[in-house]
Amino acid sequence: METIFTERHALRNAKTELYGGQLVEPFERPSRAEYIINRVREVGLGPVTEPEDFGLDPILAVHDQTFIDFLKVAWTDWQAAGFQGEAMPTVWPARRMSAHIPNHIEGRLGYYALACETSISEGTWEAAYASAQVALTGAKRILDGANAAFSLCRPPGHHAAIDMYGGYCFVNNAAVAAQSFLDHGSSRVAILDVDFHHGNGTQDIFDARDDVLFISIHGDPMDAFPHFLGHADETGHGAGEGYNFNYPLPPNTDFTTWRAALSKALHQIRSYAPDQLIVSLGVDTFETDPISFFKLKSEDFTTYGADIAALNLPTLFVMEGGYDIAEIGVNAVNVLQGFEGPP
Ligand code: SP5
Ligand code: ZN
Repeated sequence: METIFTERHALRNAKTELYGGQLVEPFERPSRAEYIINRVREVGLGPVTEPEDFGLDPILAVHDQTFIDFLKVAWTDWQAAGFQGEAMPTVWPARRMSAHIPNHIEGRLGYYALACETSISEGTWEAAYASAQVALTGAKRILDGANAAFSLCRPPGHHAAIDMYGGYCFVNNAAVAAQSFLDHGSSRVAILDVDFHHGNGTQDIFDARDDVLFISIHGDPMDAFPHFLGHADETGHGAGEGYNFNYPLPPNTDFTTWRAALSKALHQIRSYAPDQLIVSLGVDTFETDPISFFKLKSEDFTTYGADIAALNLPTLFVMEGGYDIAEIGVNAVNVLQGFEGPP
């Protein structure tokens, strides 16, 4: 399987994350991608290639222009306001407040943020843009006939909504890839989100649409980030009713329980008969992930990679989360090797 990767991911190198009332080194850090690409090379998964540049249009096909314009200037506007630390919101348009988009950067941060743990730093936009191009290049490989590809995206994307960033995500790479499939002739695309966290951004983007089936297996939002989306009763709206499914699972969920949810999701995907499958691949379901509460073991990732392969669909893997950094390469590549089957 080909891996799409660029060193430009390292332009996203924030110094701070708000965690437990303290500013800590971000969990989502450059070494994550380095561990994964090193493992890809170590096991000889396949060629590693640079992304092509498809420009902004495929990003604007799923995100609001004003939101993308904000991401481009957020860091420089923040600095121009004279602040010393990294950019983070301190105020939000909470219940019953105004929908006007403020002028001042502090107001705009609150308007476009869905969480404030994710600081905006120098190079963040450039890395997020490159990450989306990695996803688009993987989609192109599939359109050109590959049965699978691995877009080693960083920063991740599945929390980024139509007009909101947060959860370490700025541009929704999986959604950009899905829309690109549709814009190149596909009728239906399925997105299976196996990251520990609910893919609220992807759900938001495709909520009212029937041309993208979104299914997410994740920590119950009653107990886990993003807390305000991802319940089982969210099944889509309007034309999208019946094309969104959530499998929230409780603390300490083991692989047996997790795999039963996956099995249901795979049945739903099979019935939908999509032209392509996109897997939002987060490995923060791992038993020693520092911010999550599932109990998958390294060999379980291989097992479920094979489960996904049994669908026999052209499949694009898009990297999302995973924060036990020493094991992230093994766990992510185990999914891909499980998908490919024994040599
Ligand atoms: C892409 C992705 O995986 N984003 C996750 C963003 C989560 N950020 C908030 C983390 C808050 C975790 N609180 C966990 C407490 C554990 N004791
Ligand atoms: Zn996650």
